[in-house]
Amino acid sequence: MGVLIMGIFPATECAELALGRAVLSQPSETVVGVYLYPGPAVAALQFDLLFDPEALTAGEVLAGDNIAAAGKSLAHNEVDAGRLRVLISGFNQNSIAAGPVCTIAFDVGALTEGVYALTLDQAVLSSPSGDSVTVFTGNGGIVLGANPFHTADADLDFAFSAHELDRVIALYTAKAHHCTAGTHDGFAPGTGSSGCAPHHSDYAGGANWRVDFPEMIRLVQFYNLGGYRKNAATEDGFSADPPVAPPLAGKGARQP
Ligand SMILES: [Ca+2]
Repeated sequence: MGVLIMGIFPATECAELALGRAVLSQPSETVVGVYLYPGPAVAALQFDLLFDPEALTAGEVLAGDNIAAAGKSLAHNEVDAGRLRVLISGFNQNSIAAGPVCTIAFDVGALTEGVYALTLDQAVLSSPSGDSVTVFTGNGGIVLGANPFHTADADLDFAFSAHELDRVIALYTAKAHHCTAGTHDGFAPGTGSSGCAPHHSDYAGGANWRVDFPEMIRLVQFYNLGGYRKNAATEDGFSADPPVAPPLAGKGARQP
């Protein structure tokens, strides 16, 4: 298994920037975070957040505590309909600590239940010395109505990427995980708060706040088989399946 995992996930030294998800029972205001993960030192960053302007209206953009702590400031502008540009920089070489770098408010006016994709585009990160930092970006979205997605399916496409699987393997390796507001999926390795709904990969015999080997292997199976779907007849509430189309939504909706 170790060889398999190492083969899938080569070690890379790049920064990671990921979007969170919001689940709403009806159209309303919500907030989605953009999270920087531990990695190479980052002193400035810029990205575009793409969304469906016919369904969503971007509102207030608030910098995370780590931005002010590093002496940076945040500027933003919707440069085109559905393209919100965010720039975080400062006249210093301080590194930005991992965590939410900003939250973006959305007014969800969509009348159709479904999935409204949020996509990071043209992310550019800079080191304290001004060099470009290679970055992996993870997408997210807003789910309106019933939520058919697994916790580990960060980009809401009914399939697990190697990166999404790698994150659950990290929880397995840590032998414990907890709830946090500092990550895109609301979980982090190690012990801590259990004040949130359990991770879908923590189900066997009820949640015990650790991902055990069979639970991790189940996600590996879903990964290998190319997709999953909700299935109330199984212990974890999901079964392997080819990717399926989400309920019809706006033009930002995911396609199978
Ligand atoms: Ca996915």
